[in-house]
Amino acid sequence: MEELTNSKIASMLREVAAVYTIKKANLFQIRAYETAADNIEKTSIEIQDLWEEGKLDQIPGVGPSLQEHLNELFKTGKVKHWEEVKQGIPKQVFDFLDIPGVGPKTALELADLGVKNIEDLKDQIKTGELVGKGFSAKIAEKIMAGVEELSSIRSGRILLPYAFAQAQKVLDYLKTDPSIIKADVLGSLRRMVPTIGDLDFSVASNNPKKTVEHIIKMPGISRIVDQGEAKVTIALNSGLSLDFLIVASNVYGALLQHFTGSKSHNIHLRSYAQSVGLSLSEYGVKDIKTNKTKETPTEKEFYSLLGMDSPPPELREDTGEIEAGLEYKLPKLVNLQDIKGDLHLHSNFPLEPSHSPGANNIKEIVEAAKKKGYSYIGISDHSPSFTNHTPEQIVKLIKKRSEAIEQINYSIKDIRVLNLLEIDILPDGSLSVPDEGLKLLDFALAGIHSSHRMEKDKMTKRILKALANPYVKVLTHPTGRILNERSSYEADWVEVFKYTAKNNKALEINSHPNRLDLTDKLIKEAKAYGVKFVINTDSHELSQMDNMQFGVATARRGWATKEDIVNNLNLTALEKWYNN
Ligand code: DGT
Ligand code: CA
Ligand code: CA
Repeated sequence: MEELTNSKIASMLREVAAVYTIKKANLFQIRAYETAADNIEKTSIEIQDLWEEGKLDQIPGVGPSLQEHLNELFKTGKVKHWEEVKQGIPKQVFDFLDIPGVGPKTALELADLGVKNIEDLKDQIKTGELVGKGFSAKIAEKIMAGVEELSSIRSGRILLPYAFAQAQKVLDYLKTDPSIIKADVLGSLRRMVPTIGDLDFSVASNNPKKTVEHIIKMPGISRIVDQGEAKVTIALNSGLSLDFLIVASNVYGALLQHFTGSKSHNIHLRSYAQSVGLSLSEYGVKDIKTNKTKETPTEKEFYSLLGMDSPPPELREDTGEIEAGLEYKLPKLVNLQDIKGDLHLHSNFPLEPSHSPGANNIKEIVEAAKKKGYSYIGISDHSPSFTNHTPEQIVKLIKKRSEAIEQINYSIKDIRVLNLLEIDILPDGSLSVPDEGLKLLDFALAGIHSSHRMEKDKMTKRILKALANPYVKVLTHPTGRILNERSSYEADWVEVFKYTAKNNKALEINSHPNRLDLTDKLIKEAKAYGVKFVINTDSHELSQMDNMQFGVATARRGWATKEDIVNNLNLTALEKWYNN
């Protein structure tokens, strides 16, 4: 028999609650199952142990009839009543319920629309099949984000944007207690690493005991892993673990420095400090000769005691930032405010694309872009499906969209809509759109969307051949990696960098949560060859346009300044770039 852990039992109870919701049972009954699930998940005693001791009545919120069901479960491995309740509900509904943001009604609707499992769900969203059956495009995009979140939760390292959103909630909660003077996120999240193991928080407090009490009352906690006087570790229901370190304000800077890491940055910094007679800790900077520790309220003061500039957190990976800081020669990294437009946005224009249409019309996208203060945007829908259309049909569809974009540009001011497309690079390096179609555009972006596994040599040639087309200016998501799912494909990146720089093309830094591609490490390498970058969101729905900050963070981790970023240019300069 499968092990009946508390969380397994809780999930069984939630399934029954979901079915009751679908079948519109009375609210009281639904609530009873949900409460029982919550309580069982939280309790530190194994329910099975309680049952063996005959003490099932000790679980709070579990009444006599549920106790009877649990008794049956431990005896026989199943509960007849639950099975009867679940009869007639397709079994994939229960898989869909694991996706964050998917409730019972949506799960059932998906099954009714013929979605077989989560893989199939992903495919049907990507191909547009699901939306074609009348499902909301907007909800489809939300579900896609939920599927990505689920895969990151299951893999143990959570994608940066989800960790970021969670951390904001925690910071908001911390602010509600008067004992807390300030709080920050540290560790990998502050360094904006693409995937996050656990969340680390620093708290400046005027009453650590009260602060600890406040923290352990936070909603959504599944258990307290470790509790000290000025230190707490908790686990959330989602499985994510949070570390809190609490100090007084006068030493806050040292704590920030110490727990931002990275480990390799700290090791290097400590050995440098030793060489100049200093010793570093989370309490401050100690002069080894006098044995006196200087307190540092801010991080800047901490680094300045070492005679150096404070490296931006994104650079603290020991890749030269300590040397540069000591010479006061740290780069002035690109900021979100430097970005003047997003050049990779998918609309719902009926272009009969090869995959993933967007959820919004071009006007809606324009309005969202105006709110962000952008001077221009690029509508880069996927090109019309190569297999379902003749070249003439493809050109005709592009013409239709070009006219629509021209109309929109007539009717708006302060912002310009660029007529772009994201073209498929076919396995032999040719493009999914003939030149007669490409010349209707302002320029084209090209990316690999099939045959990801290829010999390195062949892949390099494939990419270079696509970039050689004069209408192609940008290579989208250059390495093809999908975080937690698929690693980068192999290519001779130095060749790609040299070609890109020499021919005035750009590599995309794609901000999508599971891409962040080009990767930070390759950005730094490419920059050394003089490569330019475009930071795009690849949005398929308006809310995804907010992901720009994560692309910018990736660029910063790659040491990029605004001069390296093409979409830092104003419209006139941008036009000059792509017409050249
Ligand atoms: P993660 O959580 O795997 O995404 O990566 P980090 O970098 O957040 O690592 P974490 O949470 O283990 O530690 C946070 C930072 O604290 C780490 O970057 C370096 C710093 N640190 C300073 N002293 C120690 C120590 O004694 N142990 C650990 N684990 N970290 C330390
Ligand atoms: Ca961490
Ligand atoms: Ca940690």
